[in-house]
Amino acid sequence: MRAPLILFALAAPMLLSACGDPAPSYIDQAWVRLSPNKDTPSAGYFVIHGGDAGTQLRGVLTDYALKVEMHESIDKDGMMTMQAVDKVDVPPKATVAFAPGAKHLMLWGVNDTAISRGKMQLTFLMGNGDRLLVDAVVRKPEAAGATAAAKSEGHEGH
Ligand SMILES: [Cu+2]
Repeated sequence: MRAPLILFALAAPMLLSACGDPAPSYIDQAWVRLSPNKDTPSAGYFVIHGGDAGTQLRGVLTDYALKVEMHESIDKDGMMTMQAVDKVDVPPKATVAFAPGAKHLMLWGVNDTAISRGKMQLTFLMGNGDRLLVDAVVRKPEAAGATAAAKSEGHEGH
């Protein structure tokens, strides 16, 4: 009885590779826009690329913030508001963007290590049980403000 089992174990990987490796889902372009105020949440953005099988994003974890939620901005009778979502479908080969004004992460209490490093690792929980680890760039609000201030000073100089 042993030989057939061994044969099967050898055959399984060969069958998989014969079909070609299915393209996996992945996530890139992750960044966090720090809130200028420590008491209000920061926002996180990224792009999910669905693989051949498609997937679902079921949640996001990080060691570098106290709490993370997935949100969706919606237009409710002309008022922009947002609500928490617990999963996001990613169809096969589709691109789903979390972007300003649309779906986004809210991160409470981003820790100082992440801020001083300028990046933080996010763990994305996928529908098939996979965990995707992605480094998000942490952008300080001061940087954007300083650039705007520098620009306006430049204009005043002219
Ligand atoms: Cu939100």
